[in-house]
Amino acid sequence: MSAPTQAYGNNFKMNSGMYRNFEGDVNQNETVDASDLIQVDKDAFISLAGYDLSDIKGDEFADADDFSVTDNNAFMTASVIIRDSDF
Ligand SMILES: [Ca+2]
Ligand SMILES: [Ca+2]
Repeated sequence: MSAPTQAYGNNFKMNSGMYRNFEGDVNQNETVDASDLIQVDKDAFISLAGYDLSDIKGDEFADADDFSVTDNNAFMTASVIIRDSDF
């Protein structure tokens, strides 16, 4: 259980070592970018429930929380280094 990305002010100290699967890569193209944001935004807008890639936090809802994680990672144009086989 970890929530390494809290807010913008928190200078991303967690990127050494195992940082699981860049959270927010919803469309699995190994980059977190605007296209992922669009997807999460769309799912959050309709409060998509259940298991879904847009549910970054794993609480079974796509919501603003997930969007903020995605947004955070997209901001850094993060590239996936470590992949979880089973997201
Ligand atoms: Ca992506
Ligand atoms: Ca969620």
